[in-house]
Amino acid sequence: MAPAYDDNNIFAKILRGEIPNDTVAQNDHALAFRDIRPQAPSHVLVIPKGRYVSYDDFAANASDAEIVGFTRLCAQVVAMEGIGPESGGQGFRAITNTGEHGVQEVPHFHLHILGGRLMGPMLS
Ligand code: D5M
Repeated sequence: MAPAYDDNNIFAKILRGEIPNDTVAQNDHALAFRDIRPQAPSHVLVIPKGRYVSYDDFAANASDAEIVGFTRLCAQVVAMEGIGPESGGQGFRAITNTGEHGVQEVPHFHLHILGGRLMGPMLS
């Protein structure tokens, strides 16, 4: 069973407009903003606007509209950042850290989209 959602997590505060963020794009269901500790020239976080703790929570419980909205915003970010092969870029990495073993820091589901450099080995 997924842990209860914590309304005091930092991304919940961003969604409520309580702390600033560097927004890249948004739609009815998701928000994309720049990571405060970028690991690549392009490092954007995409989060659902709904209250989902992690990827498995989102994938199992979000509505079809939320999943489509989230996924389309990811595609928009990749195109806007010019990092995907479809937009003439050289590729990107999309990852989500989940739970303790995934070393998830913020308990609101987020997808990291990283590009603009050659990535290293994925696992560490
Ligand atoms: O990592 C969470 C990610 O969230 C980490 O890369 C830093 C980023 N972060 C934390 N606070 C902020 C704010 N306020 N704005 C933008 N980015 C932020 P994970 O281990 O995937 O949970």
